[in-house]
Order: sequence, then C-alpha cells, then structure tokens
Amino acid sequence: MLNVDPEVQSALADGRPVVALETAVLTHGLPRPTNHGAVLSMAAAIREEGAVPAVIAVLRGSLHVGLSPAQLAHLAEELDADKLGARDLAGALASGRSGGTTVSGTLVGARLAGIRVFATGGIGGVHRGWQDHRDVSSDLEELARTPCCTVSAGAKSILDLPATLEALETLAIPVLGWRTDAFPQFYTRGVAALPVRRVDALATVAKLCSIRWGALAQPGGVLLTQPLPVELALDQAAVDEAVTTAVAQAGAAGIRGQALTPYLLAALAELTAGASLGANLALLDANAALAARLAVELAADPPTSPTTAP
Ligand code: PSU
Ligand code: MN
Repeated sequence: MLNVDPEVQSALADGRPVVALETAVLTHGLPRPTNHGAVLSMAAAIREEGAVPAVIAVLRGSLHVGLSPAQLAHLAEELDADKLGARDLAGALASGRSGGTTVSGTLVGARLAGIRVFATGGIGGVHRGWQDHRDVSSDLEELARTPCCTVSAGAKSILDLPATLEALETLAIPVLGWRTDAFPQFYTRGVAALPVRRVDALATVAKLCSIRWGALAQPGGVLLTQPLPVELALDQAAVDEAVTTAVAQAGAAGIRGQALTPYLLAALAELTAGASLGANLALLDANAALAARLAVELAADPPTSPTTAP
C-alpha cells in the first residue's frame, strides 16, 4: 500500500537530503504537456542542488513516495486521475484508484516516509467568499500536523489571503519569508500589509525547524515562502482584477469544492493571456531549488525527530 522508491529509501536511510514533490499540480493544476515538463524540471533542479526528489502520488491503489520516469510520464497523461487531498487517500487506496496528491495528500506521504522538506507552488487556504460558503483547504490542517518544512510562493492569489494568514496563525504554523517581509501571493510579491517573519539564511530556517521539532517538541510544520523575483512577478493590480473576474465566473458557473482551484487557475491563465502560467512555472522551479538547498542544510545537522523529543 505504501511504496517508497529504492533511491528515496536509501537516501533517507543514509540521512541524505530528500525533497518531496506533489502531483495535483501535474494532474489538475497545469495544462498538458506543460505539466510533465514542470515536474521534470523541478526534479532536475533538486538534483542540481544535491538532493533526491521524491514525487508523491497514488498509482492503482498504492501510495508512492518517489516515481520512476515512466510512472511520472504515465500519470502526466492520465485523464482519469483523481485529485487527492488527505481526506481522499484512504478511499483511493481502498478502491485501487490513481491520482495526484495535493499539498495535504503529499504531506501524508512525506510524514510516512520521514521526509522533512517539500516543494510546491502555492498552498491552498481560505477561499474568498468563505463568509457564505466555508471552503478552507485541508492543506492548512495537514501543514499544522506534519513535521515538514513546505516551501511555497505563499498561498495562491485566488484565495482570501488575509484570512489565510490568520488561519496559519491559529494553527500555529510559522510563516517565514525568504529574503522578504511580505507574504508572497503566488504570482505577485505580496504587500506590506501582510507581513511574515523574514529569514535571510537557510541556516536560520534549519535552526528554527530543529528548535520547533526538537526542544519545543511541536510536531507541526513550517512554511517557508519565497516570492518570484521582481522581473518575473506579475503586477498586483492586474492579478487582483483577473482574480475578481475569475471568482465571479466560477460563482456564476456554480463551481465549488475540489473543482474550484483548478477552474480558477485555468481561468486566470486565459485572462492573463498565459502570463500566469509562465509565472507559475518559474515559481515551481525556484521553490524546488530553494527546498533542495534547505534539505542539504538540514541533512548536515539533522533535527531531532518530534516523536522522540522529550
Ligand atoms: N500549486 C500550484 N498549482 C496547483 C496546486 C498548488 O502551483 O494546482 C494545488 C495544490 O496541490 C494544492 C491544491 O494543494 O492546488 C489546493 O486545492 P484545494 O484548494 O482544493 O485544497
Ligand atoms: Mn476546498
């Protein structure tokens, strides 16, 4: 039922750096064939920094931690793949389904295998309009209970970001800004009104993780956020306008639940004439590289396991 790839298994056993990657971005977040290239490119960026990529997915009822190139290629083309959050894993394993794991689903696999660093694009969070329809991604709860540092470009622009940041505080998840003071908003660099704890060195992140999981015995995750560089980030006002339009379109079409995030991402790509897609690919690569560098740092001075902490 749990299938850890031999290369990932031996890296973990030797204490070498490993970075988990999600696959909902492959099956539901990006158009084909860009989806396959994006994950291959993230995996290559991780290897370049000296870490081993562990792509997590469910294949015919088995939770895989680490996919072969052929398995990845097959999933990238699979039209019938499910979108699997933490809630959906048991059902998929029980019924022999295949699917891409979201941030929450991937964190379950990372926890089982003992992987401490995970790279993604943008986490899910509190959706706009939550006052009427309480749509909150299970990414937040899973981040709160998994001893893993997730590297993302903040949370997706399509969300209610002030509410998402509040929820992260409620769940006691430290939110760090990689060389930034503002919570990144996926395609944009963020605004001063939504501040995060700035970090300028990966040794600081590694130390914070060690203290959280070791001395403090807090078993929850850490969120390291990285904004796109200025020259690649999209304009805040343009994105805000496109998101407002996309959210209104989704409302009019009655799109809800798991279908909402993929719908909004596709609508934005259209509204921005592909600019959002380009930014999405750039931030995925940048997050993979930063996560790999953090994994190397953590491997050099491994944090205490929360389960064995006093
Ligand atoms: N990041 C991306 N593209 C995506 C996602 C993240 O660049 O498609 C996915 C992640 O897998 C995340 C999910 O966990 O969207 C959130 O979906 P929901 O809001 O339904 O929980
Ligand atoms: Mn949801």
